[in-house]
Amino acid sequence: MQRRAVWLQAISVAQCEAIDFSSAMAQIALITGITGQDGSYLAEFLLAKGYQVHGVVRRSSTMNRGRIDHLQHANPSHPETSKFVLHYGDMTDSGGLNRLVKTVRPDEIYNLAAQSHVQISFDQPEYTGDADGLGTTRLLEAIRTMGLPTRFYQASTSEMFGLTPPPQSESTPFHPRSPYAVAKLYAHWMTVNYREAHHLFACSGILFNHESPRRGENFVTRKVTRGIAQILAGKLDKLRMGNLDPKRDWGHARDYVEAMWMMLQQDEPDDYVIATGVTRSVKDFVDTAFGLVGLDPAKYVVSDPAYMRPAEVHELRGDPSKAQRELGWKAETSFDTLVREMLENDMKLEGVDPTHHLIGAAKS
Ligand code: NAP
Ligand code: F7E
Repeated sequence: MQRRAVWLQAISVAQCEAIDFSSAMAQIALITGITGQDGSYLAEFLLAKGYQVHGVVRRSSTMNRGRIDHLQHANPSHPETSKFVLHYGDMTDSGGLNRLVKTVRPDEIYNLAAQSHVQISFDQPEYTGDADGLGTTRLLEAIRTMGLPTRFYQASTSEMFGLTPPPQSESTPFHPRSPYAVAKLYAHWMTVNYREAHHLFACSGILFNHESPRRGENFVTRKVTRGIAQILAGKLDKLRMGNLDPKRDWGHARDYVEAMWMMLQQDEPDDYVIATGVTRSVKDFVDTAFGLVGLDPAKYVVSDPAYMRPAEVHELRGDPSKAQRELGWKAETSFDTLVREMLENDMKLEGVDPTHHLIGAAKS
């Protein structure tokens, strides 16, 4: 992969204030959640389009930039000439977010930052509401009060549909089932409200589950592909799972970040469901992944109540026809390709040769 000019460390708001980023000729995008799965794919996508990309990172005691490290190329003396700049910030800190929006003056903001784990949101309901819900309002207020023409993308979710049966489209009623989904629903309606009340160009992408080799390790798909790789490596003998019955509409994150960008290029802001239109159970995912390496899941998968949720979302299947019609978007990556890509990546990480285990893998 091509290495790009970038500031190695995040820069402080004070440093940032001294720089006139708006003199850059390129379109400027600000991404919250840039260290996450989607943030990393979106950053790659926008850099390839020639954008100057600014990302918000949180301070932590250990560096947490594994998904974007490959984009980095130190240019500590002249961040204003870089195409990729990281800033410290947090969705719970409105002062910092305000100053960032004021100094970066982005053409587009992609609000991807969130405590995004549904089960964990039951343990941290207040924090999830603060970061995922109020955090969105903080950004919308920053754009509104500064009077900027910034276009805003909100990372909404199929979890907002919750109990409402499929297929789910833009007109389906919401019934959230977790603190995460409730917080995201608040953020969704705030996005709609700022569009209607303050005429912001604000779009909400209602994205169904999307996965990749960069998926967090405690989401079910990655847990399964990583678990299989560890079984093959002799590091794990049982894979402890929760409810295998729920059904999800799984696509590839790389396809889905393109839809985010497409929404912000339209003449009018609107909300769109982004999905494949096909649903499969967690058990289907498990069977497919184990099947691809010739293992019998019955020998390895055990049920563990620790992974059962207080309230479950039973079935999600999106109707992406509006996105197809108006954006010209459709999911490109097949389910089989997605599972293979994830398995192959996890095998390499665990030191297992995919060509020996992955059925149909090309011999190197
Ligand atoms: P992810 O991998 O969990 O990434 C979340 C990102 O948000 C990380 O960069 C994280 O930073 C950052 N973050 C969390 N709390 C923050 C805070 N208080 N302040 C600043 N940054 C914070 O999530 P993802 O899968 O890429 O999803 C991206 C967005 O789409 C999320 O809003 C998610 O809720 C939403 N969404 C995801 C899916 C899906 O299937 N993936 C579907 C629908 C909607 P750290 O790295 O420091 O933790
Ligand atoms: O669970 C079941 C679990 O955690 C999927 C987030 O990106 O997508 C994601 O939320 C299903 C659930 O994703 C385990 O009960 C069984 O029914 O991979 P997940 P999620 O909850 O669908 C939406 C669209 C988002 O917006 C979220 O941010 O799998 N399941 N056994 C398990 N889930 C996990 N995590 N671990 C298990 O052991």
